[in-house]
Amino acid sequence: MHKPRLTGLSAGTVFCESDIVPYFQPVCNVAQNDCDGAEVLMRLWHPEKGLILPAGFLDAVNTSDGMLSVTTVLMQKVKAVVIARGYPFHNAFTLAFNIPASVLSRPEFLCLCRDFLQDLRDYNISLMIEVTERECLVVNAELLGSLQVLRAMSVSIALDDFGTGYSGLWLLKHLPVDNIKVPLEFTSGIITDHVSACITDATIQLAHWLGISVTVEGVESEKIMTSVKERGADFVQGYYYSRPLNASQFFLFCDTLTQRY
Ligand code: G
Ligand code: MN
Repeated sequence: MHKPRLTGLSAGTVFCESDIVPYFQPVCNVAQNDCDGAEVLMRLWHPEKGLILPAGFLDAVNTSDGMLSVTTVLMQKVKAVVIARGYPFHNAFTLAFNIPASVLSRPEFLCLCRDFLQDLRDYNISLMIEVTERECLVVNAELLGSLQVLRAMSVSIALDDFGTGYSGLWLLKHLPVDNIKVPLEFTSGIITDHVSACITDATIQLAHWLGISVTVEGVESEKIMTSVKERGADFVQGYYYSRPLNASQFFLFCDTLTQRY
């Protein structure tokens, strides 16, 4: 059987559209003590190796065309599983996608987001873009124009893994940012390491001064969860709350939550 190949990848890469699998990691809204969003994570199905994490395949996809191609497939697959589920989210629910800078200003990406929201208009979903830290971002008229268009569509903008890679303070000065994500790199040491704790506190404080919400990622224990909440995080994400789930596990997670109300 012919399997559609992905375009724009490095020579010799043989990924197919059907190999891309969306995973969902639930995000806890601290004030509501409830889940009202999830980060969509890309996994690749390999016949011998099983599920591969992005670190194992992103290098092969590492062009603007390659990233646009896998992002397109991922968003279409998410759309398909949400529609196949057959009913909307109970409350307004945010789905966040990781998007590198080189894809953000592509007109095709804006169309993709518009179609995503249009096709899921009856499912109570809003869209968040996590600008990833791996690529140096050039703040130019093109990028700012794209972000303006996205915001006009009510898409929110997050800075992923803030304080690592290229995700630095300067982005706060130049981009319209709604949310900052504190990475595992700082979260993991929050109890034991003074520097990690200070960086997390300062990030939360700065974000709140600017009217920006904070998601602390990589929360792996109850102790860290408690500490992060006390430090003022608005959202919490990590293995302690939930591991990344496949679509059916994720919808079951959502259904179990709504049964409480
Ligand atoms: O860079 P980004 O924040 O998008 O990375 C998300 C990755 O981190 C995912 O691949 C996910 O599986 C992993 N992850 C999510 N929660 C945790 C956690 O609590 N601990 C660790 N070690 N990894 C996590
Ligand atoms: Mn992310």
